[in-house]
Amino acid sequence: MFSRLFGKKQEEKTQDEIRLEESLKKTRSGILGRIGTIFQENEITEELWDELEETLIMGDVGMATTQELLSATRARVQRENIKAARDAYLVLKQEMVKLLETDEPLHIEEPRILTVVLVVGVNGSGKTTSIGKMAHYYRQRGLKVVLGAADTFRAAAIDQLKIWGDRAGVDVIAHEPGADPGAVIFDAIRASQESRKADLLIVDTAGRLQTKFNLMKELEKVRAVAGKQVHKAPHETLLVLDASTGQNAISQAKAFKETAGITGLILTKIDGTSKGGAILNVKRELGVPVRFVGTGEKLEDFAYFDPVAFVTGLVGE
Ligand SMILES: Nc1nc2c(ncn2[C@@H]2O[C@H](COP(=O)(O)OP(=O)(O)OP(=O)(O)O)[C@@H](O)[C@H]2O)c(=O)[nH]1
Ligand SMILES: [Mg+2]
Repeated sequence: MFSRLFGKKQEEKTQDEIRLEESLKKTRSGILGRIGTIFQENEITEELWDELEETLIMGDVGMATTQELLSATRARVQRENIKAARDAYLVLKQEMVKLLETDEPLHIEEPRILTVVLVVGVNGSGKTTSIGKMAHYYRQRGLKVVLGAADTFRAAAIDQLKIWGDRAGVDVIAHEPGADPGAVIFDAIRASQESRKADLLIVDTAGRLQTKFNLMKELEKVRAVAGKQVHKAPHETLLVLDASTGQNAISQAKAFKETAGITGLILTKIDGTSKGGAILNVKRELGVPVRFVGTGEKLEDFAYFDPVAFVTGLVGE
């Protein structure tokens, strides 16, 4: 089934697939790009597996994930009696896809009166930028989008969100700096339902408060306010991670995951890193899927995460 998905002709690919593949140029031109060369050998030898192992580890894939990938690939090659290295390469890519794919649907484009998406993450990870891009993405797909400025801790944060709101052509509901974020989300939901008649509300939150404890308390409160006003809100809580920080991003994410009820990830800055291999660990370590990726600094540099396009971009066709 997968083999049909790999090797799509260029003209069959969606904009998102092309954007995702191309943004991984930096990673592919580094260590992981060598994987294709390893499998150009005719035969499958012990040296080939050793070389693959070394390349994955050097390519930031991480020890545990590397071992898991290797043993799953080798087991299938043996079971299916695969003899050609080219065919084993396809098995490897399929196993990479398995590490990233999910059965859980993204709860955004479902029929409901108002969808609420909370965006969380440490400061500088790319939350506000991603929210602007996501607003543009869904607006282009016909949804009426509103943004909520619940990062009231940093004075400039509200203005930054308003700038992105202007770029995307969507309304931003905000209070003064220092206001209660619970009150902001309350008003943002009411405005989305009443005057704006929006389909999708995306809420920016603080990346830092005086203490991590306060930050988590604040997120909990924002979630509770949303849940009281809209059935099952927030429908998605997306954690923004800067992909260029590799393994560090994962330890940060663990702290958020415990209290903030994360349902998915937005990986930013994959265009600027050679460490894209680390992304293969993310779902294994955090237990939540990647949903979107930031592929640059502009409004349209945003793509839906597709595991097949990602693996193609990571290691090549
Ligand atoms: N190259 C690249 N840069 C990005 C991407 N996403 C965000 N950035 C840059 O990362 C920097 C931080 O982005 P912000 O959106 O302000 O981050 P934030 O998480 O809202 O930060 P705080 O509001 O301080 O908590 C900006 O300079 C963005 O241009 C991306 O996908 N690719
Ligand atoms: Mg911000």
